[in-house]
Amino acid sequence: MVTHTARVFSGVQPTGNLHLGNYLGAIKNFVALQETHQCLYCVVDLHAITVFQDPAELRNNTREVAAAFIAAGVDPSQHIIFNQAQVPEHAELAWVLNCVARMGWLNRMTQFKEKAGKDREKASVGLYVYPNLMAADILLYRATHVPVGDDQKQHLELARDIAQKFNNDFDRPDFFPQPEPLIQGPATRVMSLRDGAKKMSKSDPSDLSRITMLDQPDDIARKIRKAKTDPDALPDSVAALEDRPEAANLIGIYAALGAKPLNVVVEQFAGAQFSKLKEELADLAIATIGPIGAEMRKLMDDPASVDVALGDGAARARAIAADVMDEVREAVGFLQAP
Ligand code: AQP
Repeated sequence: MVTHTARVFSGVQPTGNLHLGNYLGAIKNFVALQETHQCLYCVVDLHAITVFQDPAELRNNTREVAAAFIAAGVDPSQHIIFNQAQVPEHAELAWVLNCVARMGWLNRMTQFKEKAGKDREKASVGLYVYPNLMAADILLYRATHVPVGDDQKQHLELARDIAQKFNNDFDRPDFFPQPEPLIQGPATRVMSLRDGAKKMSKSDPSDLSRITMLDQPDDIARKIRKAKTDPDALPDSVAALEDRPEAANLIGIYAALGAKPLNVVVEQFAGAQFSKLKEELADLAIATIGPIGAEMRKLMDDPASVDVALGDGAARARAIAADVMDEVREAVGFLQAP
């Protein structure tokens, strides 16, 4: 059996309103993984257009996500950051995987059901096959580890099934590795500040539901002050957070931002009112997110430098992708120029 080299791949969509959930669920972990793995971090613009994007905003949002990677601490000289559209092999492999994945598998994807809503007939075909493109993103680099938030777990399981079926169909047992999801830390699913039962999301119509990476300190403090609470004092055990979604969310965010274990934070605020937690959380969020936002703004003031970093990363990503795609074409039986 072939052991594939450990390699990390993950992506973030340039769909605007990059938020604390994206940071704690994904980008913060991207930074830590650089110490131990070769990493590729992708701004997944092909995924973004599964829902219509204004072209000028797409360009700006692509730079914004790249700036967030760099400002958070991803080093583009040691690792690879790039935007997906600059590496056409993503779309090419996605087509092959469209022909490997089964309709029944895609029909089970809950994210499509949620995003398409009641009017499925009007959803783009791209939104439906989005998980196949995500599988292509990962497998194109034979990535072994994929840091994501909890909401991507089902798509990762599908990527594993697709890898397995490709290997079986073409009788190449070790062609693609089985990518492992890395869903880590106390904030794998950051919830809306307005509703502890709903995921913090870029597309929530309420701006108060999320802290964005570009929020100014005053906005961060205001949004935390206005966050939904319940009438009781804060609980004294992790188990008691179970039916206290708003408390669980704010305590989870505090733990993740401060890199403290959840039980330590629960002890710290046991019996206190929400106001005390909110005050300290606002200070902590401003101290951690604030400087990243400021650095992002600086980077985005020089868009040409962000474009150079993305272009350089794309060239290095393509060097890996082109070789794997050659092997895919050969495995599938596509004739290639001698
Ligand atoms: N609330 C969240 N908590 C923890 N992790 C999250 N992620 C997203 N929301 C949360 C993780 O962030 C990474 C990038 O996400 P994305 O941009 O690819 O996709 P998304 O899920 O579309 O982001 P949103 O905010 O949820 O957008 P909409 O509003 O379109 O639904 C992924 O690793 C994701 O798990």
